Amino acid sequence: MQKLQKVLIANRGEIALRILRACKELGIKTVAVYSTADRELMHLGLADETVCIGPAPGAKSYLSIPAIISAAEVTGATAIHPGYGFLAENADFAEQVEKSGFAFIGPTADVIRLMGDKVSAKNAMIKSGVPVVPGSDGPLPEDEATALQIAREVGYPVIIKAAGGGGGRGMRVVHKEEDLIKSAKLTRTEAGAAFGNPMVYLEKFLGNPRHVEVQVLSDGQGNAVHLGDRDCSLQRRHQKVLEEAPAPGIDEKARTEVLKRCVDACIEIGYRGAGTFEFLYEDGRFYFIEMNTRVQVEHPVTEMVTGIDIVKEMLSIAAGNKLSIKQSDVVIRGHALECRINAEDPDNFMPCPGKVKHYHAPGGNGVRVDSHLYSGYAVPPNYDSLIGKLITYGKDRDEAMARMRNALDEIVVDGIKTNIPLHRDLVVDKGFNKGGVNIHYLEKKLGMDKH
Ligand code: MV4
Repeated sequence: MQKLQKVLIANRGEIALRILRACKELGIKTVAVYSTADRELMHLGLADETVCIGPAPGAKSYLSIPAIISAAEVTGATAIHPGYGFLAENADFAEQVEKSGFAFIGPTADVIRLMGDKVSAKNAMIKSGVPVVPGSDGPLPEDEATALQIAREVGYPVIIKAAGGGGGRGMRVVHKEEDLIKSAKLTRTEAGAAFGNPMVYLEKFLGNPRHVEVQVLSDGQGNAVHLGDRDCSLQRRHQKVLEEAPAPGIDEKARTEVLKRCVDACIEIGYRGAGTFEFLYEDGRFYFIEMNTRVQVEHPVTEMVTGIDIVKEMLSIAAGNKLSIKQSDVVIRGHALECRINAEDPDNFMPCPGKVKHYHAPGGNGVRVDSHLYSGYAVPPNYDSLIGKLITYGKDRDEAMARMRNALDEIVVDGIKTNIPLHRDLVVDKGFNKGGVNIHYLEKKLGMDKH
C-alpha cells in the first residue's frame, strides 16, 4: 500500500474538516490553508500545519492558484485535495499542481477538461454507451436551416445549453419553432460573455424529470466500481436542499444497466478518482446530462449505504494504489438522507452570516453530522452559506426519515438564521414522504406556501 505523505487541503468549512479527518485516519500529514476571514475555522486547530493564503475574497485566496501552490511548496506537501467548489474542477489548476510535482487528488487535467465541455462530455458518453438526452449530438450549427432541421427532428420543446455552462447556468427552453433562432443567438452571446465559449448544443426538453446521479470510484489503472445512485431532485434554483441514497422507486432493470454503463465509461475515459454521472430520470429511463469530476457535497449518503469512505478512497487512488474494492464488495444496504443546513433566511433564502451563539448537535443511532460549526463560531459573509450537513441512516427509508425528524427536533443553531425550519417542513411533507418527487416539487411547494 502506497500512502500520500502530506496533503494540502485547498478548501474551507465542512469539506476541509471532512478531508482532514480522512487524512488523520490514514496517518497522512495535513496542511490547512485559510483566508484572513477564516482564522476561526475548526479544522485549523486539528491540522499539522496552517498557511494563510490571502484576504477574504475567494479570488484572492481559495481561488488563487499561485497562493495555493506556494503554500504547498513552503510546507513540503506532496498532494493537494481540492474538495468541491473553488478550484475543484479547474483543469488549469490540476495541470499546474501536477507540473509543480504534487499529486492532484482527482482526475487528470485532460479528463477534467473533457467533462468541463458539456458537448465533449456528452460525446464521450455516447461513445461509451451511456444513455444521453436526445439532441444535436454535438454543437448546434450556426446555419439556421440546419439548426431548425435538428430541432424539428428532436421535437419541441427543446432546450439550448451552453457547452461551457453546467449546473443550470446558460440554458434556455424553446417551445416553438419561431423562437429557435433568436434563442440560440441569445444563448450564444450570453455563453460567450459568461464562459468565454459561445458554443451551444440542443436537447429535447424533459418536462418533469427527477435528478438521479451515480457515484463512481476509478483508479485510472483500468479498474472502476459504482457505489449506486442518489436522488437530488429536491432543489431550489439549482441549489440542492435534501438528498438521499438510494434513489427511491427506480426501475431495477434501467438502474442495473445505467450503473454498468457508468463503470464502462470510467474505464473508457481513463477516469481517476471519485466522480458523479448526473442523469435526468423520466418515465423509467435515464438520460445523462453532465459529469462532475470532484467529491460532491452529498457524498455522505452514499457512504452510509455502502460503508465505503469515499474521501479515503480518493486519497488511496491518488497515492497510486489500485482500487481496494471490487464491484461484488459494494452492497447497498438501507437508506440515507442528507439535509443541507445553510446560514440563510428561511423566508427569502438570503444568506445570513453572523455569530453562532449556541450550537447543539443531534445524535443517536444512525445520525451523522458533517459540520465545522461550534458555539461562538462566526459564519463569514464571503463564502457559500452551507454550514453543515445532517445525515441519517436507517434500515429503510421510513427509519431514516424518522431519525431525521428526531435529529431536526434536537438540533439547535442559535444566533443566526438557518434553513432548519424548511427541513422540518420537508420531512413531514406528504409527497416527499411518499418518495420519487421531481425537480419542480420543492419550488412548487414553496410557491404554494406564499399564497
Ligand atoms: C435539462 C432539463 C430538462 N431537459 N435538460 C439544470 C441543471 C443542469 N445540470 C441541467 N438542468 C436541466 N437540464 C433537459 N434536456 C431540466 C434541467 C433542470 C434541472 C435539472 C436537474 C436538477 C434540477 C433542475 C432544475 C431545473 C431544470
